[in-house]
Amino acid sequence: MQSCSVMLLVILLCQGLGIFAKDIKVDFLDKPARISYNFFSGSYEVMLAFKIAAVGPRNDQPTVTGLDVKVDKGNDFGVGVTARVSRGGTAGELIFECGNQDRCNNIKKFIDLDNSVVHKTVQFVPVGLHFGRFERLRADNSANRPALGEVVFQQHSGNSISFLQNWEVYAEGFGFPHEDYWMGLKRLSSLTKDRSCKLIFQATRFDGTVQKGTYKDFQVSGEDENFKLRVGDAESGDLIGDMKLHDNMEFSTFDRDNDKSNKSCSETHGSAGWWFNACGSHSPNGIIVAEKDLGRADCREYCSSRSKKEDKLICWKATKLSFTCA
Ligand SMILES: [Ca+2]
Repeated sequence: MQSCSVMLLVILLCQGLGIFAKDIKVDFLDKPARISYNFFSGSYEVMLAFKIAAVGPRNDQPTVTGLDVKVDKGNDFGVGVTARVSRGGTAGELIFECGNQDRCNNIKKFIDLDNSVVHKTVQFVPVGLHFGRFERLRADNSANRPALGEVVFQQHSGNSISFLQNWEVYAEGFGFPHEDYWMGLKRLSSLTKDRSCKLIFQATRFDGTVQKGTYKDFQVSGEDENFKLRVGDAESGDLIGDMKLHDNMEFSTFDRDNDKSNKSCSETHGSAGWWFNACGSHSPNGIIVAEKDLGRADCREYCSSRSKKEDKLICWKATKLSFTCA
C-alpha cells in the first residue's frame, strides 16, 4: 500500500499578543482499519491508527493532549468520529462510532479501499487549550520558550485504566487526557528540566472535599538519573501532606526499585510507580479503593496521605497533578 501522509492544518489559538501558528502532521498508518466493540458505549467502532509528527521551522515537538475531529458531513462516517491521543501526544486512534457491526464493516471497507478519503474529509483541531493557547511545548533548552499554562501530567480516579504499570510504561506514559492519565516521565522531564516550574497537587476526598497545594521548584530529571523529582516548599493551598519527603527521590516501579526502603515501596504500595522515599506519605498512583473499603488497612498502604493538619491518614477518591512553568 502506498504511504499515506497528508499534512493537515490545525487551528491554533493564541494567547494575548503571542500568536502561535503551527501545523501538525498526522499520518494514518498503513494498516487496515480495525473493528472493535466498546464495552463502555455498548457499540462497535472502527479504529484507524495515526501518528502525530511536528513540522515547522525549528522542528518543534508539539504537545497534543487531545484532538477534536471535524468531519465533512457529505461523507457518511457513522454516527460520530473522535480521536484519542496516546503515547505522550505522539500517536492516537481515529474512532468512527458506527452503532452496529454491519455499518462498521461498510466504513472499514470504505477506508481500507482508499483511506485518502479520510484525509480529505477529516480535520484535526487540537484541544487542551490553556487560557486560550494551545499547549505547544518544546523539549529543547531555548530561552525563548513560551510560559506554560497548567499542564496536567497525572489524573487518577481509578475508573478506566490501571496504574500498576512497569518502568517502561511509566517512562512512556499511558491512559488518556481527560480520563485516567500519566503523561510519561520522559516527556515530563523534557518539559520541566531546566525550567522554573511549580507543581499543583489536587486531591478529592471521599466526602467530596477538594484539597489543593502548590509547590515551588518542581522539576523531573532525565532517565539517566532515574527521573529524579525535585520539589520545593509548599507555596499555597491546603493539601499539606509532606511532599518534601519525596524531594530528591528517584522514580520507582515494581520492576525498578530506586527507593530508600529495604523493601520495595512499589510492592508495598499496590505496585504503583512513584517517587518513593522509604516510603513516604504520598502515593497518588496507588490503588483507589471503594468507599466501603476505606477502613481496610491496605487503603492506608495503597492510597493514603498523612495530613499534617489533621495528623491522620486519609484516602483519596481522585487525584490530579499538574504544573505550570514560567
Ligand atoms: Ca528499596
